[in-house]
Amino acid sequence: MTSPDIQLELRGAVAVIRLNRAAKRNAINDGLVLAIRDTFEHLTSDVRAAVIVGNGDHFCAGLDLSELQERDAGQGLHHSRMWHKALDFVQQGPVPVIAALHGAVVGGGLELASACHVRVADDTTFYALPEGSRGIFVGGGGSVRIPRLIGTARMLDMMLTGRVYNAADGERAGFAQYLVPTGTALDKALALAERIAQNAPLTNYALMHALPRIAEQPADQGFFTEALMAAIAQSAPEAKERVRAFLEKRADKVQRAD
Ligand code: 1HE
Repeated sequence: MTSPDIQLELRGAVAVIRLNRAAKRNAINDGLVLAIRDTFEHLTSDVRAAVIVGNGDHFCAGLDLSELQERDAGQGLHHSRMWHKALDFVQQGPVPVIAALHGAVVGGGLELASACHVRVADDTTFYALPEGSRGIFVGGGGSVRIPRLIGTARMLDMMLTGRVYNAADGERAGFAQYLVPTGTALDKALALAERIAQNAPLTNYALMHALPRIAEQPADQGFFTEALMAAIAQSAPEAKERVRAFLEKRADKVQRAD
């Protein structure tokens, strides 16, 4: 896959994926959404974690509105399903994905960020869902994923009133797990990705694929899924070696938090 709208760089076991439409504030047109899907679908097996970041002053301005005028209802349905497929590859792909956020994280940009597993925002970040005021609706999975981060009431308020969250309020609301100084989101995201890349791949897979499903299950089924996943993970030779390393005092202890 080659698209000028996306850049892929491999830094050891970490893939760095850059949205590259800075002149359009990384607004996502059809070409870019397909390039995102292709990139995540075809990550090579040596990649253990990915970071996604926007070039220029903003992470992403959402859907490229210049393409919207051309679509009828049927095309709109398929367009939304195309986004769903692409962002599924982000969320349900082979590796954990960390979003490094700055500037605008709005509309479809917020939908993309919410498909990632960890979000790191710098102080310049702001979050909005301007769909409400543009006479449209979310179409990239936002109605499913965003309430799981911040709750339905907050999303409803954002879309009804045009409320914009700044970086600090956004972190408190649940958009981002990390808030860092201006210009440092990528460095922090890379450090987290390198840490994540050292986990046993099966554990990362279980976290990405089992945890969200368990959250959707009734408790009794969730406990059963958990037990199955625990059994599979702990039976891997890598898990046995990691536990042995701790017992033989070759592995790090958990350190007290600062
Ligand atoms: C765009 C887009 C875009 C910028 N589609 N062209 N998203 C929105 O409603 C957000 C619309 N964008 C903005 O509110 C602002 O552009 C920003 C706050 C993101 C950035 O402001 P700023 O001052 O840095 O940039 P700018 O001057 O507004 O934009 C630079 C250029 O990018 C300009 O084009 P130019 O030809 O005049 O240079 C803008 O028109 C263009 N641009 N954002 C098209 N989004 C799966 S469904 C998802 C539904 C949605 O995402 S709806 C929300 C869409």
